[in-house]
Amino acid sequence: MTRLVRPRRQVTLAGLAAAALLASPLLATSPASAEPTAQPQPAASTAPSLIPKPSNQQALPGQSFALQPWSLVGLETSAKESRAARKVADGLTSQLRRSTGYPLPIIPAVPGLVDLKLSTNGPASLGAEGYQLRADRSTLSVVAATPEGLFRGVTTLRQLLPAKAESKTRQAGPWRISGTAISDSPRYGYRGAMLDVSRHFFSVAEVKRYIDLASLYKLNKLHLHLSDDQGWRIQVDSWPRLTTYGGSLETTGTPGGSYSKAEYAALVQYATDHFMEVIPEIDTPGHTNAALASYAELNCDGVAPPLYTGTEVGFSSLCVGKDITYDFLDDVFREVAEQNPGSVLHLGGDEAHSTPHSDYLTFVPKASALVTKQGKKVMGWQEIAETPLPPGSIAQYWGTDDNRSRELARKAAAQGAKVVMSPANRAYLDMKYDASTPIGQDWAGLVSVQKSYEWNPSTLIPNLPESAIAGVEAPLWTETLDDVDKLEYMAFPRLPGIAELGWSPASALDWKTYSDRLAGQGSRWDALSVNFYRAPEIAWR
Ligand code: TNX
Repeated sequence: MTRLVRPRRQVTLAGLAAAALLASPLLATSPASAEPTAQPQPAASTAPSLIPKPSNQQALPGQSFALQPWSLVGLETSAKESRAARKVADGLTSQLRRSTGYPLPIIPAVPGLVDLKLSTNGPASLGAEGYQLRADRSTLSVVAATPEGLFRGVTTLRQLLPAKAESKTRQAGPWRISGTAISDSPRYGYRGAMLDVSRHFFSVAEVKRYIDLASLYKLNKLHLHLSDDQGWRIQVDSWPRLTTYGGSLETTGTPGGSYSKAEYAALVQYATDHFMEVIPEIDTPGHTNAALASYAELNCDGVAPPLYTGTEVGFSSLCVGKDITYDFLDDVFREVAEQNPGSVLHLGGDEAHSTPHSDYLTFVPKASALVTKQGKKVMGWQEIAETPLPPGSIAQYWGTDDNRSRELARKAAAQGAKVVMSPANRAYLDMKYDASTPIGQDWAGLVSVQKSYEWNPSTLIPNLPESAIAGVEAPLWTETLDDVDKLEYMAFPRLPGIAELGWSPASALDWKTYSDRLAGQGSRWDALSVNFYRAPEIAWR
């Protein structure tokens, strides 16, 4: 038993770790005997409520692991990956120190000494995001081939611990995990959350909170909808009025805002630390009123429209025939590309209802070329599939099972583009849950928790080859959502379901077992103060 063995190890280890441990005021004032630690535990009767469900998980009957006041965290990593791996270890231990009150020092992983082992030295066969996790009577280990894989494994580890491990304040143990062996890797490489910061502006701190919550479910892309009719939110030095004027308001006319380059850099760093790639969207040629209002010369008639604070779509368009339009986009895409280390730039392309169709067909290839000029791949809403797309492009399906949208997805695939699945009648987090939902929209229908989960990304569109599907994304449009509580209410509990569709094998997708696992997330969201919708069809616990 750990408790009997550990004092002997402490005696033989005169190094840093033991010193740190023995110096801990916690051990002096709060003896470990207060914790019920060493009794053998029965095997867990129910599997822990993991979302997304791992691709392989086995119980180790009769075994369990418990974090103890003296637990040592071992980090095993290569010189090249040590900084990123250390950040992952720090992220986990700083949270667990808060909730357990244990010191949990991080030391190099000495076999047999450490209780919690975190390693990025696993086999390359695990892939960039895969990991193995094992909890047995002596050790809890997460082994990956990269810091990213380690991060994904750590999110599983957090869900294996009691929900109170997510608390900001010290809680009573025990901190026990039933014996388990997990080997896990994702179904799709693209698992996104989109946040519309244009219709309502959200501060860096608010976006960080969304990153915290989305990354817990292994989402790996943060698509930021940075410009629309109602506001321009990213600083562009060569066209400063985009933010100073075009970003000044938001829907309903309340003050808007924008990210300075320094703020945006902090946001990107935070996303990077949570292994989410930021995908910036500059919506074109429609959804551009904020830009058109900021610069009269961008308008075909040379007259700047007023700022717009309503919720209509499809009334604005860049002037496709003017050269300045492309000078403008060249500058914007260059400065946006500079601020985003990721490989993709989203040029929108949706709902260009006031752009003549022939103009649209002229515009998108020209805009696409300005994106690839910056070394980025083109991403756009499904409509861009009507135009020739550069190699490596991604079209984002937002249909509602309608034939036109399906045809656009097939057109994208036929050109060799990948498709990201965001069916509006399933994956749009701004759709109301039911008729009584006080916020949100319903143009794509009511989207219950079950409806948002019960679909298969690879078979939703008939005759779309599975190989064309890059993954899934859940957009959160914010016409009706003006604070973080409302974002959380619409995203939770549906966002974790989309995350599972993106991560777990198709064979694992099952509403009955999912809804039972989802029920177990409720106490976790309480510990994290998430304002989630307590959907009545879920037996929250
Ligand atoms: C459609 S979906 C839009 C957005 C709106 C959203 C509201 C898409 C590509 N465009 O402009 O915000 O519906 O649900």
